[in-house]
Amino acid sequence: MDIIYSEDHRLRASKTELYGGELLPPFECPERMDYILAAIRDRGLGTIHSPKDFGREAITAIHDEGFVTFIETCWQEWQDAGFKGEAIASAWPSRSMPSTRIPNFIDGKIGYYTLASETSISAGTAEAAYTSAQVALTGAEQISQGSQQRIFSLCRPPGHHASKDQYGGYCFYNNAAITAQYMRDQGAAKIAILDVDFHHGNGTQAIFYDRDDVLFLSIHGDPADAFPYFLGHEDEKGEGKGMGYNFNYPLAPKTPYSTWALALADALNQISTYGADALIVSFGADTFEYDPISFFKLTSNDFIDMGRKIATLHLPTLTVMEGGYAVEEVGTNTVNFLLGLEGSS
Ligand code: OKP
Ligand code: ZN
Repeated sequence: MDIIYSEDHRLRASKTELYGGELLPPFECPERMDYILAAIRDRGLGTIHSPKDFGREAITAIHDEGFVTFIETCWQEWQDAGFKGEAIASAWPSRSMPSTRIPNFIDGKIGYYTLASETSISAGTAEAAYTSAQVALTGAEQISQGSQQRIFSLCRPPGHHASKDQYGGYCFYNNAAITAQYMRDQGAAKIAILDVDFHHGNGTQAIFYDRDDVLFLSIHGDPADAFPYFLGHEDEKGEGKGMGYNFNYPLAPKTPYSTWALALADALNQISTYGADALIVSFGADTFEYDPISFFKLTSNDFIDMGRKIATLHLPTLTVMEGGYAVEEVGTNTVNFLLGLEGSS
């Protein structure tokens, strides 16, 4: 399987994550990629290619122009304001002040464009997020041209929490959504996005909620107990034309693979019924039993079976990297999934 990857992810190197009231080193760290690269090499998964540049337009096909400009300029404006730490939001429109006006001052503007406050913006964040989207798009082009049936876009930072105009949950640009739109624009009629990261793909759901040309399915920790807390319930089915094209499978703490796989079986049935032309998998290895911020109980071997089961769809499949924070095992678990998907494990 070909892999798309860029060293530019290292530009995303913030020093702080707001966690439990402390500013700690981020779980979403550059070392994650080193473990994945080592596993790719050790197990001979395939050849690594650099991304092409599909331009800013491929990003604004999904994201709001003002939001992209904000991501590009936030760090400079934050420094110009004289703040000493990394850029982090502390106030945003909420139930009691549901404003749609965009503040001028960066401390207000950052809240407008943020859905959660754990994620800091610092030097290089915008560049890394831009390249991460291009890594995804380069994989999507291969799938669209029919030259490959399986591609792994090793994206960092991840994307699935980012909506059209909000970042958070370690995500800035929604790589999976950007590639789904790209594949549609290249002529595919129907795309399915299957999100198997531990966390609900709230951004992807929101982006396609009123559309029937992109089916979205997510298996994740129940939002009653897990981030992003405010989306990902089973009764969120889509709206307007999109009604019936959104599927959520929220699962309880300590869910083992035997139970998780029942949700997957239902999701795969829905994808078959839908008749997608291509599949995008938002893959996170944070369903792993020892993930430090998640609560499912999948073992390393379970990832092989997960890949094999998804392969039974026989669809051209782009895998886009999302989360996974048990850093020393993220490589093994990710490559196990990809080998299962490829049918060589
Ligand atoms: C990103 B991805 C823990 C809060 C969790 C953010 C998690 C983002 C996960 N107290 N904060 O989906 O892996
Ligand atoms: Zn996650």
